[in-house]
Amino acid sequence: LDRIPHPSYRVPVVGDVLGANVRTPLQDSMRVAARLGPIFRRKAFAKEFVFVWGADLAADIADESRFAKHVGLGVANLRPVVGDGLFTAYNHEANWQLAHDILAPGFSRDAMAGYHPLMLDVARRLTARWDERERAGAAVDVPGDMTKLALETISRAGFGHDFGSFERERPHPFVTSMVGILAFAQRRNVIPSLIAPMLLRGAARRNAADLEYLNHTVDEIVTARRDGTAAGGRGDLLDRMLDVAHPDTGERLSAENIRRQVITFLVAGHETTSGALSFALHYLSRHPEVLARAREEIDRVWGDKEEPAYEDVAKLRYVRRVLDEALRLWPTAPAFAREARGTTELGGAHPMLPGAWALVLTIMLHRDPVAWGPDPEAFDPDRFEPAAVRSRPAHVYKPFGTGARACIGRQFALHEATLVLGLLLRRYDLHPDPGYRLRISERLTLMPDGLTLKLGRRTPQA
Ligand code: MNH
Repeated sequence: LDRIPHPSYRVPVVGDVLGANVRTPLQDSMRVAARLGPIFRRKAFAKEFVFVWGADLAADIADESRFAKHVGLGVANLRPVVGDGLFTAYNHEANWQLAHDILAPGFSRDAMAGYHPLMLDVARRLTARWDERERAGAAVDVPGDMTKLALETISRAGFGHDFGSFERERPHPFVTSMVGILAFAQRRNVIPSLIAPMLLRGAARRNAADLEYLNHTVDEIVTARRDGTAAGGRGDLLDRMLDVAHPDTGERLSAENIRRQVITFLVAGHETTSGALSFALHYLSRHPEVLARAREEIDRVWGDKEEPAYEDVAKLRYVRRVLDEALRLWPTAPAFAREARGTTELGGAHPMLPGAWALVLTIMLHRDPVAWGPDPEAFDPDRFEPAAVRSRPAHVYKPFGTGARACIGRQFALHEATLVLGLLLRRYDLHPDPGYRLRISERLTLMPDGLTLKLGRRTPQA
């Protein structure tokens, strides 16, 4: 450990987090990373954390034979909410494999094709709203509307549930509760456990109420499906959870576990996707040449089809690269943790005991000049042209994590986001607010704070 650099301004008891902003722990760590290099440690009160982000170290720690996912920090703080749900389960918990095997077919190509019409339907509600804003000459709240879109998409595709987000001015209370829970989990990261009960007493009470609300909402969705009184149920995720037994063992998910999975999917399935869409729209509005190329592709590939078919979405190769590049600069899940399976050496230099872990700073890995060249801050979708991808080392692009515990919803998110960008660029001109400077808000996931755009209508009124 001694060989791993740490900030020089350590103080007894508190460590080196003095002066750190509790609302932006990640951006704080980015600055420390830039100073200290590809591996470093930070001390917060009694706890010491190791961060890695160098391309070589990240590639080594991706080795599944020696390392595995570690449930720690922000992920561990969500355990009281979602327990052994897919995202927060420990590797050894039986429910991980069980739920993974039951749910994986829910993310197959066939399943995606089934979600496509629902995704289109939600996108139509977004454009209906944006049309109104455009007619009124008013700006749109990009993160707010992308959050509505992504929540409706996962809840309708996954569980046949309609939150009616676009019919409300304010976010659905489910969203407010969920955001509260994420922010609380993040604050628990940066506030020492000894004084947390004092500092966070009021917040903890609100957190308990938020959690109760989430559970209540989900129980209603499940009950409605069981009674057959709800819409949906065409073999979606909820159907799989309720009806499907494990192909080998015949085991099924318990009611308690289903509740945890539903919350997991609602949270994991929309926070990150809405951020990715928001960052992509920000860059598109600031890079007219990129926007023009994306639009040329959309017009060429989709022609004047009123609505794209499932197969038409993956054909938007350049739009997809815009998304890839937005997720490079702002991976909306900006870090993940890995632990040693046995005694090993990270990068042939740093000894680790079984269970020892490190946080991979994806957001810095995605900026390592070793992998991305001399100007990693520049937004350039051509970095994802096939030839450019082939010329880069492996394991330097990890917005969806790595290995067995990587994101199960990746294809879902990419299909949804590509489809929506295609529809939006075909329909609107994007006018940024000239005074806006990109500001990142953190609540475990990243979001461009306060991003608004004004719209122009491109296509004739349909
Ligand atoms: Mn998703 C795991 C990023 C969209 C459901 N997701 C992960 C991990 C990352 C991630 C990173 C690994 C975390 C870790 O190692 O601790 N996810 C994303 C991003 C997007 C995203 C950047 C969108 C963009 N995720 C989605 C969507 C869904 C989803 C959409 C559901 C429909 N993700 C999950 C689940 C897991 C996960 C479930 C946990 C998988 C497992 O451990 O088995």
